[in-house]
Amino acid sequence: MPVSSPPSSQGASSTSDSSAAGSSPISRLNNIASHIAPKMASTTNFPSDVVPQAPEDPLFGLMAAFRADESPDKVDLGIGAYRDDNAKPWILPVVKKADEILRNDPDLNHEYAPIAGIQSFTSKAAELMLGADSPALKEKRSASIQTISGTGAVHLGALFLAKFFKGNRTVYVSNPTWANHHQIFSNVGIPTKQYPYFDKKTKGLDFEGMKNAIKDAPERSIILLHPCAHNPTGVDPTLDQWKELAEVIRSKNHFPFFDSAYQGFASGNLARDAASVRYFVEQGFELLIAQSFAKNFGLYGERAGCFHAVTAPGPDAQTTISRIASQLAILQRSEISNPPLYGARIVSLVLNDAKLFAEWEDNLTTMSGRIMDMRNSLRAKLEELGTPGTWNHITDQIGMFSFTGLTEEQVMRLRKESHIYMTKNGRISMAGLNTKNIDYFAKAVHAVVSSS
Ligand code: KET
Repeated sequence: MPVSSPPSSQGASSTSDSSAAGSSPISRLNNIASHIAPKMASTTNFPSDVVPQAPEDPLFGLMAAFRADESPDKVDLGIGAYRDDNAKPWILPVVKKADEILRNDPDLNHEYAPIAGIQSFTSKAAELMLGADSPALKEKRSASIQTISGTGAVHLGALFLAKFFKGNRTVYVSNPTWANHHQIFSNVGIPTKQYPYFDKKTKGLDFEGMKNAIKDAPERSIILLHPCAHNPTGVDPTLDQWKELAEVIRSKNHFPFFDSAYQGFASGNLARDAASVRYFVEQGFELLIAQSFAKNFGLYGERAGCFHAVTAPGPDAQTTISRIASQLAILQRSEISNPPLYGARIVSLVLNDAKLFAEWEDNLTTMSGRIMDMRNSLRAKLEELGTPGTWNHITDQIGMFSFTGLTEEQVMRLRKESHIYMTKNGRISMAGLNTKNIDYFAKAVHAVVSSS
């Protein structure tokens, strides 16, 4: 759609200088011009002091910079998307199969999905997250609604809390966290505060810091948690630490909100990667879960996700959850009306078929296994090269990302000198490494670390 831009945004206000009208040829011309094309003498409802130029999203900006780089050596370690050993996006074989089934289904059409999404998808998504034998499912005190991937699920949860949560309306997020958490919550009027998470010295979890900050947060605060494969650090609490966290959260009547974007990507085992959420549910917490299928199905652009609300056990649990579900449906209707079909159909086919499900688990092992190989290999290479510092954190960390400990200056040098792209905080997407570029990467890191 062609949109005409104003000839000069700066000049707009001077054309209305009527005191000089008619007194000089220039102002007479301006006057005539504003009659011929009054809109060009324009004003906007959105001047720069009201709508300032926003910076580009750092992650998607990084992706664009990588694409524009013409070096044959370039390495993309930016966005958290799986790549195969040839640095190519990987369509999961099981997804190809499901896609084939879908395309050959004569009954398929493009009608609207229900507001809450495809039921065969949401019910299995809940089982996947909570476990088929979850008390919340047995007691029918959970509600699941299909969303625009994980981002949409976090947003729907945030919106629901903004409207209905009467506790301390602040969400505590890990420092650092997925940068979008801050925007999503602040957009709906819920400010974020941070709890310590990453210990720069050990490049592991600052568990005491995390626990104490959660303990010190005002009663009934919202606590955002990554169930596994923490983004960006790759550092997760152990199950025992989760148990301690649950105790603290319970003692302060906090409200947990889990953002699950990497189930199956950490250990390769779906149940193990959901253990934290399942433990909290077993403990009877009322909580929210955002679930993404972008990474574990490689369906990034198809936006398949689900939002789950679980209420605490009790005689009124079922009526509570039905009230919550009814309000979620209203929010969904006004936000997106109903969710997209394709990705959810693929996931639904796989989750509802034992054979396809087993194949999916295999595909997950392929992805998490390759990432673990790259971790081992990177650590070994850096240690072999004698790169200053310790590198055990590369293999201690888990999931899609490693928080390397590289400084912003080192990151920028790697980009400039070696065409290696990673976020400024030193996060690398492990899946961007492969048998062909890992030597190059290790040597470049060695060079930069040794000379700074
Ligand atoms: N939660 C977390 C923790 C997360 O890392 C992502 C994506 C999402 C939710 C949203 O994923 P979705 O595609 O909406 O299902 N993270 C990667 C991509 C991005 O930033 O959008 C990333 O950090 O690279």
